[in-house]
Amino acid sequence: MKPIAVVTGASSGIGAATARLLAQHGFHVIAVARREKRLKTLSAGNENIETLTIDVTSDTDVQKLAAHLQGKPVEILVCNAGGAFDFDTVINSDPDVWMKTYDVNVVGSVRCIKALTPLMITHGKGHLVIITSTAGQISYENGGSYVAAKHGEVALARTLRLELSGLPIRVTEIAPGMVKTDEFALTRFSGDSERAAKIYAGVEKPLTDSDVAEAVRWSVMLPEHFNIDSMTIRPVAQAAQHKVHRITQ
Ligand code: 8X3
Repeated sequence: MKPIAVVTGASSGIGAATARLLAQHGFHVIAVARREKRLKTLSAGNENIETLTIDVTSDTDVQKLAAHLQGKPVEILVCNAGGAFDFDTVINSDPDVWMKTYDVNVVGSVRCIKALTPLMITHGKGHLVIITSTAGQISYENGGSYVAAKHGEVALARTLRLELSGLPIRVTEIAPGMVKTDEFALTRFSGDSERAAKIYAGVEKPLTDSDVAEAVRWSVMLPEHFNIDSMTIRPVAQAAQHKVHRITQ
């Protein structure tokens, strides 16, 4: 049986691109997300992608995922499910949004890691890949809930690497900067497409979901003794979080 790669948040963007790419490179991919219809579109005609409708914020759902994978060669878990749900100053922000952001980005990853790492240990090897963000390295105004959650995910990766020392489990954190996907900015700005478009205005080539997928693929296909702890990837136009080169008309 092919080695199994589980990708969360696989219904769109980075997750979908990663699922497709790993499936092309010899993995049997379990694409996990809440939106069943989108998952079905992803797996249509691709025998290397299996889908499971799972919400990473639900203990019951994640237990279902673990039960489905019992006894199978689970090698890769890409914790990608997440997102930003506001763009507010801390003082104006809604604590419920902070809870939601933390739950899906951080605790969702914890749930999946807790459920699947024992299967990797039984299998004899594994690789936990956590998709963080450059927001996990630096704070920016109006980013509080997302910045805090992404810092949390970075801490999660660092803690796991220490705690799993001595086991054949790799832990990698990939921190993308500006990636233009269909949904990230749109979700952050509650569906306001004009506001979302402004994020990428004049940026010649923001990263794409496929670029991030390639970083995941490269990390997981390295020789097994070779661990990428942390990888920051940005478009050339983004020298730093606050320094984006934009072409003005
Ligand atoms: C997304 C990058 O700059 O919007 O993870 O925080 S940023």
